[in-house]
Amino acid sequence: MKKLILVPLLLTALGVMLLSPLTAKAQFAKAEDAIKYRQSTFSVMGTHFSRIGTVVKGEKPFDKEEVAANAAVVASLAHLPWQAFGPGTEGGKSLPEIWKESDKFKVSSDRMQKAVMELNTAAKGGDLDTIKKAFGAAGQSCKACHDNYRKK
Ligand code: ASC
Repeated sequence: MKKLILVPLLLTALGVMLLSPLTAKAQFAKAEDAIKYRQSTFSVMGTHFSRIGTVVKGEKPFDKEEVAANAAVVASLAHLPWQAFGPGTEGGKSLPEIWKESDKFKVSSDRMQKAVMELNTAAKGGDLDTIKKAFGAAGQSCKACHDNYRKK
């Protein structure tokens, strides 16, 4: 009786194990493509985040529209890189911990997305002090992931 339940369960588990790398590969033909994709999205995100940084640091005058436009780019890009960390895409600047502790990595990536959404809300509001606080929190969320999951 037990075997009747166990056999289909094991077959399903095996099916999931065999299929999941295939579905990841369906998104990106090669691991290099996934690596290029995530590095590109992080790079463009970093460019626009740094532009807000120059205003926050007082190196550039505060232009509400410009900060809001940069924050909107960061906020929309923040959703993208995670799909490119699928099984079989190890490499680039990524540490293996991303795949070994994928639950923890997900918590960190969710935290970053939330912080960046809050920066976007602050930027739309246009109050520089609120933007500075939200920028600091978002920067911390980037750094936390870099410390734990990016090669030095
Ligand atoms: C940036 C950028 C990052 C973050 C991070 C914050 O401007 O490109 O990755 O800020 O350095 O600690």
